Amino acid sequence: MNRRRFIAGMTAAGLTGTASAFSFFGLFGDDEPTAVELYPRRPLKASRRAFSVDESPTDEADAIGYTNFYEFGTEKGDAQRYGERFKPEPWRLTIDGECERPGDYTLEDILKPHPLEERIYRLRCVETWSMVIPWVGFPLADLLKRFAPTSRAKYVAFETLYDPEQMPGQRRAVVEWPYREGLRMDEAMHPLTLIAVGMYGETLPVQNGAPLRLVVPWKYGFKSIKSIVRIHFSEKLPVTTWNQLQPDEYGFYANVNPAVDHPRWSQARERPVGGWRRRDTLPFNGYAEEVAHLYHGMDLAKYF
Ligand SMILES: Nc1nc2c(c(=O)[nH]1)N[C@H]1C(S)=C(S)[C@@H](COP(=O)(O)O)O[C@H]1N2
Ligand SMILES: [Mo]
Repeated sequence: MNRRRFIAGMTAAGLTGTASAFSFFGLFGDDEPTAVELYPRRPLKASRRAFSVDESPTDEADAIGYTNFYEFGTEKGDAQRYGERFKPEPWRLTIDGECERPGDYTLEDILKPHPLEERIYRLRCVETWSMVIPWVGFPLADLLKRFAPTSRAKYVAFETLYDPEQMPGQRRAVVEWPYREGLRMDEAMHPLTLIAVGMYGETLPVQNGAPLRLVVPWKYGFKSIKSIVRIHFSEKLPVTTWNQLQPDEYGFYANVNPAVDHPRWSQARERPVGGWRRRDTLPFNGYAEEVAHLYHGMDLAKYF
């Protein structure tokens, strides 16, 4: 809070130019990471490292500090500032729609059969910053198979908890709550698509989507929905939060693509959080070899 007052003071003193120049380099400014932990994290045992990239992970303090989680507010780090009432346990998930075993499950039921893996993935936000994060989780496909999706299940939709008591950012209708995301069935079943329950060898902090979230490394970060309470199999393309809000800026697919600019900025390059050098953004965020075939024959400028 003191820091925020300090920034406000600088604004009044006409020093904002300086502040935003620093902020551009990720050093300072309204986006400054606040790497607090609101909930005790526990160590997690994970073994395999399939699909991990050969890059050094972003500093943990940046990865748990520089976070977007609109349920707590629209500024980076608002989940750490306003998340003290959020309770990641006990937690329940509803699985419904086009599947043979719908139901209401405890988090323990959901997690029990799945051995945990560590996977070091790139993360590219649509806002042009990027990170490299060692997630701990398991393939979404292994979870979905347990509910026996029917042949009519063409898509999988996800929802975040809606509870303004726990998530005060939901008192304002900045987006239509709950936050929703979705994948085509083949994207959801792809071995890269992960349910994460941890990062950096411990359970997820509140701000990164405790107790469980989606991670789809070849898509812009907003697809990787946090704090999931519902998974719904559907025949029709699901409504998704950013696409519903601004359909010409955020597509349903949201595959990372340096050749298709956001209407208000270029997507050709990115700024690794905590680093000094900008770098080229890669098609499908570097995962083209694994996933480009899913979009064979599709016009990626139209289905962006
Ligand atoms: N429920 C929910 N999920 C969300 C968001 C959000 O605001 N609410 N932000 C998204 C965005 S824009 C990004 S870039 C990633 C960021 O994940 P991280 O904070 O763990 O790096 O989470 C995504 N998942
Ligand atoms: Mo994002």
